[in-house]
Amino acid sequence: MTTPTPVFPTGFRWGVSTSAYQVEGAAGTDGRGPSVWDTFAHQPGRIADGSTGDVACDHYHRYAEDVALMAGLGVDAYRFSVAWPRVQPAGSGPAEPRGLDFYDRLVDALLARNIDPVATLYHWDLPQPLEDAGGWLVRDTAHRFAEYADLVAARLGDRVRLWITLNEPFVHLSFGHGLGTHAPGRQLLFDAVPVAHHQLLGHGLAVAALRARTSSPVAITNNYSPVRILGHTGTDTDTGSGSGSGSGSDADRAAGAAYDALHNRLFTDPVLGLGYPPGLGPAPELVRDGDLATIAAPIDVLGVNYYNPTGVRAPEEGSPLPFELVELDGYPRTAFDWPVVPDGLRELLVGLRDRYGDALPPIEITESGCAYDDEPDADGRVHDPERITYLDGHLRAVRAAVDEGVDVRGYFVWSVLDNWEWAEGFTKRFGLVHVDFDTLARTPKSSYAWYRDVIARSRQDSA
Ligand code: PNW
Repeated sequence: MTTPTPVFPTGFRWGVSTSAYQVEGAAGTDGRGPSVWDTFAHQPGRIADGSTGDVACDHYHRYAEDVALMAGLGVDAYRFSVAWPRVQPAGSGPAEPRGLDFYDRLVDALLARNIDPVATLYHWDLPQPLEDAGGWLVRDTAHRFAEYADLVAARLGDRVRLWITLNEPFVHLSFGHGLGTHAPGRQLLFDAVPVAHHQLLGHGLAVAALRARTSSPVAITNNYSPVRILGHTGTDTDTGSGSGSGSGSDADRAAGAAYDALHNRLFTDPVLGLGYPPGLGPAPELVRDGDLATIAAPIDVLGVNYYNPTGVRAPEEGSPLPFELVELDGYPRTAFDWPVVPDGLRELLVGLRDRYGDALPPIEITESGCAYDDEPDADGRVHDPERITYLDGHLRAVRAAVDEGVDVRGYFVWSVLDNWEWAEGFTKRFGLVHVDFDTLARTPKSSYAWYRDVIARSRQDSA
């Protein structure tokens, strides 16, 4: 870095993120029931290293130490998720008070350190009994979700500063129900469409439930990936935002638009009142009168997760999908083999503003981060210069978007801790803090000190 990372306007919210199943552990503690991720992780062959989230970072028992690490960073906010199976072990019925007690303690520990609690209600851990009853394929799950939202808000509504209904419903739809690489492991391809409608309906019903219990702002978090249309000649015809205007063939551009609608619009257009993208709506019998209005309940913030753009071209003949995903060449790569494209974040933010205009609420970047193979050196220190470069580039991209007039209010690093990375188990480390998964010892990496300094300097210089 030749110049220091830019400062942000006064009040910009600096944060870090986690999710329940990835950090909490304590899978059988205090009455917690099983979720689809417990079931999935315990099936042989599902997880790269055969691990589970049974213990993970043991955040459930070590949250005080973790909150102290966050206080050391100087963050304004901690985005965590509430585990539905802790609150309703069977997915319905009265609250398990011991489950809510944990989040009560966590929220109070955060507030005592002046850290805003930002709570995601659903980060993919559906109670297994609801999955057994059809999961998100059935409409009832949306109503159960709103009932759960009410129970959580009744307990925490006075102290949580920002509510997020769903995390990345697109990834839950595509990986969990379309391809089967995430829990619950269903491989339905486009027959998974009801999962989209019922998640959206659950979101809308939960917004209403939250409004009845709290005056804090309410959001949904989606992940977005700007589409790069690649022709079969192999040339990258960068498209700018959205559906693309590259020089691929008409078929390539149609494939790009189809992928863009699925990944970037399916869970945003209906929430912002535009209805389903053409051709992607669920079968008419699935959508009842009033559903679209419920889904379009006003939100206060759009949560944006960004990791990388996606290369797309026309599919081979006979493909079950209307697009083919292609690797993007010419970029550095993370340990996940994801390309590092900071400007994709600027492109995405400006693209959202251009696409939705006045319908777009203020944005918070609820996840941004990268996996590298970080291990302690002989002195026990963990150096992760690639992560510093990654975060610096992405913060510059956010600053550039702000300068172009996009209303971005905050930035949350994924993640504060190395944690259990879904199908990759413990093999992908995303943390600012290293976790030894044998001893559970926490060691701040060099990126931790860097992020702390970025926050302190931004606060000082913008004040
Ligand atoms: C997000 N993709 O998941 C999740 O919200 C986190 O729980 C997760 O740990 C983090 O990103 C890192 O993976 C994603 O393939 C999973 O496009 C996959 C994709 C994007 C996000």
